[in-house]
Amino acid sequence: WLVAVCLCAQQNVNYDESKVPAYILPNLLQANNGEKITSATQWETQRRPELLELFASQMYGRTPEDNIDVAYEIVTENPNAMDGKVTSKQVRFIFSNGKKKIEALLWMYIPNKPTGKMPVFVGYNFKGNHSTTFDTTVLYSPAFHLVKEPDHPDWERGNQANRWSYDKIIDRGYAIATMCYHDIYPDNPELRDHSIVSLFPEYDPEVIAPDEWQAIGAWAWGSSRIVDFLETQEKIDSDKIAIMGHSRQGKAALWAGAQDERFRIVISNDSGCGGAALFRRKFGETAAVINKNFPHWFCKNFRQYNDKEETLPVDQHQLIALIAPGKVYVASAEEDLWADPRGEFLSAYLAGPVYRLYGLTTIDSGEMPALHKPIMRDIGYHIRAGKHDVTEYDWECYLDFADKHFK
Ligand code: GTR
Repeated sequence: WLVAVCLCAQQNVNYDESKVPAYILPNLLQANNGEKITSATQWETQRRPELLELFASQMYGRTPEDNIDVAYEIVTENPNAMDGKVTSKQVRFIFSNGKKKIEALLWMYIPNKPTGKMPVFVGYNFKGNHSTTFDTTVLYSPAFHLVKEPDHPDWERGNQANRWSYDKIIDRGYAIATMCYHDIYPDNPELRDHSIVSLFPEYDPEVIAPDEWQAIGAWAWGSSRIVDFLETQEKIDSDKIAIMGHSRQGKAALWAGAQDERFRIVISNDSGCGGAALFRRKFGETAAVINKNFPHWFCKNFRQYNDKEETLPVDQHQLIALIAPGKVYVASAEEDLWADPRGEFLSAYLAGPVYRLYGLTTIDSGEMPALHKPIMRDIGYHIRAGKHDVTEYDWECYLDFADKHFK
């Protein structure tokens, strides 16, 4: 708590609703040339590409158009995991450009029943695949040694198992696939050379172009490669892929969902600044703070909006709108003021007009719902009691939302 207070004083962070500045959001349904957007077709052909371009060039950086090689190797497969309830699978992803290789490991549970195809949740973990379960067959994620010294407690199995309600997910008939996000881009500005970014032709270890992608862009790209693999899996229904991202991974999940329509449900758990929260509210974490603390997350162009959020050509309700007609769910935690729960809610609410162009259902009031009263329409939202985290309650809501749309 003391640390948080010091950090705020030092970085001038606002937690007072009465100090949120008056702001005007950039228009969702008006094209750059002033034309009004009145249909889904017009949104898709005119406005959507304009906004995607702005998010790429000004915030997350451009995802390269060239491809690198990705090979998959099944490393382990156990049809009798969890007392025979599921098949566990470990898959090595080998990314290469012919000269250099980077490896990542995917961990999956696929329920053995029912026998047909099933929906799946995709999501990165923060502390290695081994942190999500006590299953001793889980191999350590390849990049983990780059970010954690050998005697660190994060090498303990199951150290974040509380964030992965595997039993519940499996019992409700969903497969789940997770990978450590460090395998794609180790979360440290010094480790760019170990990230998949370094495999692309335009990579220069000395120079980062102003609109070049960085870690969030890379994580989003990596989740699409997980989808490529899932599409090859006979037990997976590739029309029923949901992505769930917490915090920095919530930011990446929204950006992934904006670019890749194969994510039919996109879930942002406490994603905050640079995720679901509206920048213009300047509540909790701000552009200046996030760019300072995490210089390797956003593209360099984004730094010009430090303390000048009102000059951003976009705001985060537009990011959520880019996911339409994919279903989207935003979740907040009451004590997670750093992530600005109200700003997260408002983005979900204000993305509504685009969803309505598709005839989809939206959040119909700008008043935040009470704690533990989830809104489950084509856009969903909840706020729960407690801190910045992923809880069993969050998973229950995500499963209910997925049941509603997938079953
Ligand atoms: C914080 C960061 C947030 C959020 C969080 C997390 O330090 O300021 O934007 O991403 O980390 O990922 O848990």
